[in-house]
Amino acid sequence: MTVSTISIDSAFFRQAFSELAQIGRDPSGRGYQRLAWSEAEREAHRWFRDRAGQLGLEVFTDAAGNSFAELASPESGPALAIGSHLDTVPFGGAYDGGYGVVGALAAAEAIQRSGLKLSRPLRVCAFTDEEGPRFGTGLLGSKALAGALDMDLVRRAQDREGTPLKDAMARFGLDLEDLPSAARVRPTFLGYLELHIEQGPRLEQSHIRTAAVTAITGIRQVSLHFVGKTNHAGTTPKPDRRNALRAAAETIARFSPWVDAQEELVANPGQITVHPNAANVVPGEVRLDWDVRSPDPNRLQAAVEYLITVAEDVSRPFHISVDSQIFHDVPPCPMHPDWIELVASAAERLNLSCDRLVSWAGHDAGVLGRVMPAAMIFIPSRAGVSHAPEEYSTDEAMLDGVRLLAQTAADLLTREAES
Ligand code: HGY
Ligand code: MN
Ligand code: MN
Repeated sequence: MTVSTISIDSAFFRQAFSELAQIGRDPSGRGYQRLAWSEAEREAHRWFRDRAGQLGLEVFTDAAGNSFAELASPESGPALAIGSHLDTVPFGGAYDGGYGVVGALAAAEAIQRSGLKLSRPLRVCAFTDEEGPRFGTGLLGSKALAGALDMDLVRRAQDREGTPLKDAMARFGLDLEDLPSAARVRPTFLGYLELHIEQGPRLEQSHIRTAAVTAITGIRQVSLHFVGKTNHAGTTPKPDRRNALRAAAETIARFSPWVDAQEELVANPGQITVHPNAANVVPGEVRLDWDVRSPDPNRLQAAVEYLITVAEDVSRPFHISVDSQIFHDVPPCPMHPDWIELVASAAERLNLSCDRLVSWAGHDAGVLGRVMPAAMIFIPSRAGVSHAPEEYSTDEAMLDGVRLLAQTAADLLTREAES
């Protein structure tokens, strides 16, 4: 389809993005605290539904706390879903997730204004709890939609203070037991397109304006629980010390250099709790959480197995026990080859340079792409920084992405309705 019919209202996009950017700022000015199941994140969902309602889109929510806005079509075929997530990591940036949601709203606005005859509805999705830092329930919103939740795991989820996810959801009128009712795949959706910042340096370094994502990495988050013996830091004879923090430190010291030497693998020791966490006490208990990633399922499996072996090997001489729990497990997900070509073709017609990249960040598209066709569009991140207050993309880059999303969506929405 020719590209002239779709024009993005850049003022609408900038205004909406600046409004969302006001929600959930950390009081220190250091980034965002729009964590899932916080007042700020729920406010962001209310903002989204209000903004979409002002466009005349039909807005609704589901049992998982996701928000949706639908541009109806005369045909009732499976909807095209576009969107991203509204929650952030602690002290996160304004662009991860939020950009994709606002971009999807601006794309829907442009398509609505174009007067194109749509062969199917367009559903803008704002997912909750993509990041998962509080309850370890990353991608919960899109997993609920995909019918891919492990309800036993979700029922056991609690934060570091021991608050169950069930209680956090109940504060916002949601019942955890209703989560399975949020599943909507076939025949509700044709597929899913997600616009997102790259969160890495490759596009900026190569001076390429956009990318079509070829595959999304698998992620396995592993909690290692070291149990030694709490004791006095001065009087305990060295041979009797059962220092759980030392075993955790030795694990990092041995596993991380091994990861550095591997291809297509990253592993991050990102979260630790030490009990009782006092300098003059030999810590008897440590929980060390790892985030291990690879687009290759076999590498991912082998790396997690080796991590557990290393933890056991370094703990044994100290008579420290260690057990492991995988609390987040998302397999790698290839994007749909035809939809990758659709993005690339739209980019060509828009005279936008477009690379093809593996995503080392996890995304809602990595969940939905297992149950329906999916594709992702990246724009450059300044210095590749993300999950930090310094996260930034230029207005020009953001509008490139919105234009490419809108064009790709319009191509899909005007294709003859298939069965
Ligand atoms: O962790 C990730 O890769 C994503 O940003 N949630
Ligand atoms: Mn993120
Ligand atoms: Mn994200």
